[in-house]
Amino acid sequence: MLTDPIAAIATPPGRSALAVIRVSGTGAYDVARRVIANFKPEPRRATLSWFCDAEGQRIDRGVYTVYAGPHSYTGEDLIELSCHGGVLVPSRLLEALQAAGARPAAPGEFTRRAVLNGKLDLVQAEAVGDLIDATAPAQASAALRQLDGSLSQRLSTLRDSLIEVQALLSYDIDFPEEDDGAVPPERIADRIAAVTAQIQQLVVTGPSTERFREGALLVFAGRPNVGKSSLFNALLGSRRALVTEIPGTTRDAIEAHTDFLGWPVRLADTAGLWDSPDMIDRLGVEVSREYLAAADLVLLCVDAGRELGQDEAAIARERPVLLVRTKADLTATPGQGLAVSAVTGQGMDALRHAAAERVFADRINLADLEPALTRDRHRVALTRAGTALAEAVPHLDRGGDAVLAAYHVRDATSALEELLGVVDIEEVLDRVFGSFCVGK
Ligand SMILES: Nc1nc2c(ncn2[C@@H]2O[C@H](COP(=O)(O)OP(=O)(O)OP(=O)(O)O)[C@@H](O)[C@H]2O)c(=O)[nH]1
Ligand SMILES: [Mg+2]
Repeated sequence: MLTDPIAAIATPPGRSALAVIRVSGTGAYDVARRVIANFKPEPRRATLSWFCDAEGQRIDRGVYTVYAGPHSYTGEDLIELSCHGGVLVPSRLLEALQAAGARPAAPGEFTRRAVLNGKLDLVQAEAVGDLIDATAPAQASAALRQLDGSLSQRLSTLRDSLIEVQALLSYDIDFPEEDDGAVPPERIADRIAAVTAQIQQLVVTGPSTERFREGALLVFAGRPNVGKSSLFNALLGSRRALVTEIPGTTRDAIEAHTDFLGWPVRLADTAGLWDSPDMIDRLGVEVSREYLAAADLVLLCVDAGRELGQDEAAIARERPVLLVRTKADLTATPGQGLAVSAVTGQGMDALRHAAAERVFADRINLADLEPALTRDRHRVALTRAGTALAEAVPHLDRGGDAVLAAYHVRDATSALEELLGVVDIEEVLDRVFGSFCVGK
């Protein structure tokens, strides 16, 4: 494992009041000593000092803070230098730190070291990335919960249960004929069933992980001139798409990111669906069809008070649809569906609510109480664990092959271990022998 000192600017480039540079690794203090005047490795104390280059030229006066390993983000000796921002000072200071012996850090290397040093597990490390990338409040709070360890704890409890099952199975393998000592197969089966149920509960949140990360794709579709672009603009609170009374105004699809009540969504305004003689219009309609096929939810726009046509009914049959009645300000009897008006603002919140509820139902139900999966990696690993456990079950019967059962349970355990980034055979061995009686 690499522990050489690394350095990087932790703040974005450009004009800013301050910038932060981090140095971490074995020998980080030596690096710091060559750059920071009167450097003292006193932990967790902010000290004002001059930062200088190898020739002793002053670069800036700033504050440094020392975090002595293992009590630091990376688990190594770490120094944070806070200097003035802008284009020149931070890069000159970084150069000086490199000249003093630090290597430029690779992307994510500080967090990678934190994982290797046991400060964070892999799931928590992913949460750090998610928190930085979050654009919608729901994404940020999910990332914070994950960083706090809610998902990790659930996963490691499951892993502990499986390690215990392995221990019980090993007992069966080693002492198959013992009358008093043999582990009743029901006991093992019950454990496995309990773990399987919990895995399934987590996997339920799997299908929406992509949606949750990227934002659910909500596509405005319908005939020309029904008010799709007006609605799109009203929901975004800005005039992103052109609106005219001429049918066929929108020709190309327009996408915008926003959130509905904190939930991340991507809105797509599309060209109206119609049989136009014009080639460009027809190309636009083709793009609309592609969006329809990719949509997590189609916001099917139909003028309030009008009967649904064959074309519109067909979309509602084929795709997940929320029927939206547009221009509801023009009629008292909008008909079936959610009545909205881009002019009066009627129904906007109801639309946000209904759409978010449709695409994030699994997560909204869990509220903030239960951990949920946030990446495909999580779903794939848990599905693998679930499958392995299902394969173990037939071998648990009396007279079944405990060796095969143990093999599958081991497979399930290692799926969870890969997920958490902890792989340690010693721990299984400890548990196996620790639960045996003395003298056996
Ligand atoms: N009264 C009323 N008029 C609306 C409303 N929404 C849109 N309109 C009018 O309907 C016409 C068409 O609106 P657009 O938003 O361009 O309709 P579109 O569905 O995007 O049309 P295409 O891009 O041509 O497919 C414009 O003249 C809008 O001013 C509404 O809620 N109430
Ligand atoms: Mg339009």
